[in-house]
Amino acid sequence: MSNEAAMVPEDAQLTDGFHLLMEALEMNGIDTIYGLLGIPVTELGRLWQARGNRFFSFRNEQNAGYAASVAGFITKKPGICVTVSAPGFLNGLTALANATTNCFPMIMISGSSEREIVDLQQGDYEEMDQLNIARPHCKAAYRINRTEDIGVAVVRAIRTALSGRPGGVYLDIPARLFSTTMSAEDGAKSLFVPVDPAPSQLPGPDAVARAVDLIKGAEKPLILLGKGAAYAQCDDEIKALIEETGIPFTPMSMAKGLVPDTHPQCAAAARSLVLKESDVVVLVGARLNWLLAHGKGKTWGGSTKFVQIDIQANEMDSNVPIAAPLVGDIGSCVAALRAGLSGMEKPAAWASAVAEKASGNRAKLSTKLTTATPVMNYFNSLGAIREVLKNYPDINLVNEGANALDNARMIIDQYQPRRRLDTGTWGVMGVGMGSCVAAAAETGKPVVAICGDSAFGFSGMEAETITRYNLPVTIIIMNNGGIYRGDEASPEHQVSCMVFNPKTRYDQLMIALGGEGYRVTTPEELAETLDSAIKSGKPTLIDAIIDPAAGVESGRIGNLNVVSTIGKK
Ligand code: ADP
Ligand code: TZD
Ligand code: MG
Repeated sequence: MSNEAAMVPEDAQLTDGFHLLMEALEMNGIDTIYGLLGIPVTELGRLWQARGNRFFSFRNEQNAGYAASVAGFITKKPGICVTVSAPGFLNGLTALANATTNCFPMIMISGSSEREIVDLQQGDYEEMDQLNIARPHCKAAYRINRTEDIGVAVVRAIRTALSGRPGGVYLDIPARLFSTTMSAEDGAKSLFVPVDPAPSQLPGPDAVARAVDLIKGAEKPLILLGKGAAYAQCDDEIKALIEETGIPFTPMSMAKGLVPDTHPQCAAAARSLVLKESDVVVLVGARLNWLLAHGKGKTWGGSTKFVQIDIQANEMDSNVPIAAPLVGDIGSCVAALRAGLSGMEKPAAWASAVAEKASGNRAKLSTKLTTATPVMNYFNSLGAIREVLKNYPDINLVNEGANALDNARMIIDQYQPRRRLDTGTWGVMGVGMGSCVAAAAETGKPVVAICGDSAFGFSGMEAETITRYNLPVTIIIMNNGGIYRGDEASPEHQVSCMVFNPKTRYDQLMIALGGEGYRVTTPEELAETLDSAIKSGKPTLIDAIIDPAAGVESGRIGNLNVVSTIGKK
């Protein structure tokens, strides 16, 4: 019997760490956990399900973590990932760091070994100083040492994950705490729900006036939507700002669909032109990081003035001077801008020049999308996929790879907010299958994943998770036989480090794991198979054979690749 239990009258009702943790999560509106069980958290999964909650049990913690982070992005509530100690914790940590990097709210809860053994390094089962290892990879790491602190710890984790710039939080729970008992009455009193965990933050009136003046004085303004804008869930407000001002907009990849890609003001197909020529760019929840060439160089015009809307004050001036910083939550900032810009004269000449360029580029692209080739390439295969997906505007699109990513992002239109889930700020491979599970679980809508064959390999075993839960997921493998390309010659007596076994049958793998599997070699077959897979709602994998020579090294970011000039002619 624990010390705490000893102080409780003998006839009192008891509770324990397991139950308090579950009640704290439930009380805070959480009904889904993504995780992988074992010592010391096995019982948590069983009890959680017995209470009628959902537990998605994965084959590797990393994928459970990616699922939790994507759930956070989609729902604006922290996604929960549960892992075992040391190796399970470390597997999950990549996903926790990725959530933090992408500003997605997530809480990773790991069981840990007993502190007195860990701290003296006496060799406990799965011993590791998890709390300190987690710290640099998330917004905050907390350990719960007493059952009566579980309530406050969960609230603290939720508030930290959601408030300001969202991100990952680590909760460390030493094994013994789960089964430690205390009075049920006192335990119940220790639990609570935070008031306003993600408070709105209003921009100052002078900051708004400065931004309004700058935008009103612009000749060639642009609105650039980032995934922060998608996350903020103020879709109508953003659409109204765009339509009332008549300013062209372009979305970053995970902001696609926030306003439909087919909207007449969408400048995505004229991206190079608008980044170079706009005189004032309004960044809405998008950082000027590598994905935007840091706001400088030949991508940009050189004298662009930025209005930046972001909740994180020190994001301003991170790369180039921000002429009009608007620090606050996107909903409040956009509402203030709308009020200030009301009745503004629309930049009609600029908007129609952009629209003309965009429609010309779309027309050029659509020719490529329908041009047949002896073996499918990225254009005609994705062209076929695009035509099918037009009929399913609420589908979730998961996308990873290099060429498979860059081309799909360009070709496939999105129609609804938060329905495109991809490799994010890090360009991380392996997010695919976790994203599929979370998207299906959180939206209840079908999912189509377009994955490079390399990308799929990072989390492919989760295809079994998808079949086990019978999720409406169709996985398309863009199978070009390798990383970027499948035609690299092998050095003598060796196997090329960039290609895979050409005998690989991803379709048969899916069948072996309890799903449906097909191999297709033409755009027509691909379209037909995809359409019936979506209609069937059954977990399906389509192995689409792509020309091994169709891809380019590093996809669209070949410029970032590093090569040696030594010893080469
Ligand atoms: P992208 O990759 O799409 O360009 P980033 O991840 O670089 O987007 O930027 C997202 C930004 O959005 C982050 O700087 C983050 O602080 C900000 N952000 C997230 N949620 C909100 C919010 N509710 N209000 C204001 N800013 C937000
Ligand atoms: N490891 C991780 C976790 N993330 C990465 N981004 C990489 C390695 C490096 N990498 C890329 O940046 S893209 C990619 C790797 C391995 C795979 C590209 O091959 P693919 O797609 O088959 O997925 P394409 O269509 O062949 O280009
Ligand atoms: Mg490939």
